[in-house]
Parts: sequence; structure tokens; C-alpha cells
Amino acid sequence: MTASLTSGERLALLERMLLMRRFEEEVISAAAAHKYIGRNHLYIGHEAVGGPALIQLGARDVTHSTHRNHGHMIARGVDPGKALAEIMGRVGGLCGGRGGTWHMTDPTKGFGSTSAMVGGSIGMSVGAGFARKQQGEGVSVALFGDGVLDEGISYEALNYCSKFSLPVLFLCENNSQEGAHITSMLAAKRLTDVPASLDIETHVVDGSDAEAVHETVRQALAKIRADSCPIFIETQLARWPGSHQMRPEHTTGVTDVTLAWDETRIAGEHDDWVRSHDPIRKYAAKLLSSGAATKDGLLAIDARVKEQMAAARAYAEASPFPPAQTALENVFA
Ligand SMILES: Cc1ncc(C[n+]2csc(CCOP(=O)(O)OP(=O)(O)O)c2C)c(N)n1
Ligand SMILES: [Mg+2]
Repeated sequence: MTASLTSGERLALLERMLLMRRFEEEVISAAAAHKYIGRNHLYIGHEAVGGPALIQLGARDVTHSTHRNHGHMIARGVDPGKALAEIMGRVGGLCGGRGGTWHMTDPTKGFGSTSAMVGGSIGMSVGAGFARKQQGEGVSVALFGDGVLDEGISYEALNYCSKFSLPVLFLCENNSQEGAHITSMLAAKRLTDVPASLDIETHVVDGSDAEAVHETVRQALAKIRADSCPIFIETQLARWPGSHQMRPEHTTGVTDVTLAWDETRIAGEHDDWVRSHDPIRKYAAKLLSSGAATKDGLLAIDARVKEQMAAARAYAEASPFPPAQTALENVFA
């Protein structure tokens, strides 16, 4: 067990990760029911990164994210109903239904913005880090994928933060592992070679191991807060087989928590991902085997999460689309 986590905190972390997963399953279900039009990038398979990392942030910390952002929003405690309503383009959404999946924001939860631009979040995080340094409080967290390091803005962002010792945590989700769909075009052998060459401390951690991520991020945040310096963490992930579908699908099936104790029922085309890489199944199984959780306890957590998501869906569906005559409101040019 990670020294820094109590049994209660471990169960709370699993519950948050499961909420992130069930949120995406609700997005898939809403898309299948034609409740909205548009493309999404689901966060399934990354829960052991965003969950343990963002659950540690406080009110003065700020995050910026990418196209694959839903899990980040839920991990930070954003209201799932308002987030779902935003994705569905409804008035009751976080941004009144104007931003959609790619431009969600919630300043009340320290969520600056998400960005559809590959590289958008890393740039915005420098500004937020600069502001935090000026104010003498808080950390800026840049959430981004491996593909971002191909973009020129990354070099400038990393260099600036290093040169001016800004309190920025660069949290990279590298899902370009061998044999999978590759999103990195970087010529450097290791992603961490880039920040290391700019004198930034780097770490690499297994992105499917919730407690390993929690501990790496915990130590990094403590150092950033104490010394005001940037730190770069690369999390390595096995890409979820459904991560780049045009229409969101239950590619590996709807999550079944009982598979945490009954592997014999794992089946289907992507059984290997479920067996070896699903971070939720992995963490639930770990909590069971260590005695921190019981089967009934896991089922109770899942029931609570399902109830929360049913309420979120009901809220989103009850919210109307913005009236046509408001189309020019909040338009600056
Ligand atoms: C500047 C820019 N170039 C290209 C795209 C198209 N695009 C959308 S997602 C994506 C891949 C991004 O890879 P990564 O950052 O590793 O995220 P992943 O989807 O693998 O989680 C690309 C190229 C974009 N949105 N923005
Ligand atoms: Mg990627």
C-alpha cells in the first residue's frame, strides 16, 4: 500500500475512477440514442492517471486539458450532469451548451479550459503557472498526450517554465505503445529526453497503476509547491481499443465490476485489454486482494456511481437546446 493513502482514501479513489468510467459509458449511450451530434474522444483506460493525479489538487490549483478531457473534468469534481449537458449542447451545460466536448471549462473547480488543438493545453498552462507564481500560491497542471510533444509550442512552453522556474506539473499521457495506434511523431528516443534536455526533472510511471501514479504525483506536487519548479511526468498506457472510433462505442463492453474477482468471464475480441490493462479492474482487484475492499463494498460503490450517473443523464436530457435567437450571444466578432 502507498504510505500516503488510507483505506478510505483508496476506496474514494476507486469510486472517482469508476465515476470517470461510467460517465464515458453514459456519453456512449447518449450518442447511440442520438441525443446529440458530434465526435468525442473518450477517456476510458486513462482513469488511473487523471483520477489519482487530480484528486490531490486544491482550490488554488488550475488545470488545462485536451480533446480527451472528460475524465479530467470528473476527476476534478466537476458536476457530471453539467458536463454531460455541455457535451449534449444543452443550456444547462457548463458553458451553456456553446463549448461542447472540446471547450469545456469550470473555473469553480480550477478548470481553466480544455482545448481541441493538440498543444493548446500545454501553452495555456504556462500562463497559468506564471499567474500562480506571481500570486505565490497554487500549481498549474498541464494535461496532454504524447502527440503534443511533436508541436512547436511544447518546446517553448517547457523552455519558458524551466527558465523562469514556474510551478507547473507537466502530466503526459503516453498511449503510443508498440503495436497500437501511434500518436507520437517525435524523433527523440524517449519523450522525457525533451524536457530533460531543458533541465526539467522527469519521471516515468505505469499509467495503469493508480497508486504508483498517486505517489509519483504526490511527490512532484510537494516539490513544485516547495521550490516553484516545473516537473514532467510521463505516464505509459496501453491504448483502449475504442479510443479513436468516429462514433463512441462500448468497444470492450460495459464495465462489469464483478470481473475484479471472476476473471473466467472475461471474453470477447479485446479480452486481453480487459484482463491485463483495464485500470479499474486492476485497482478493484488489488483492493480486494489486500483486504481494503470487499465484494459487497465494491458493488455498493458501483451502485452509488450508477445512481449518480442516472441523475446526471436525467438532468442533461431535461435541459433544452439553446434557443436559435440566442445564437449571437457571447460572440465577440
Ligand atoms: C494542432 C492540431 N493538429 C492536429 C489535430 C488533429 N488531432 C486530433 S487528436 C490528434 C492526436 C493527438 O494525440 P495525443 O495528443 O497523443 O492524444 P491521444 O488522442 O492519443 O490521447 C490529432 C493529431 C488537432 N486537433 N490539432
Ligand atoms: Mg497519444
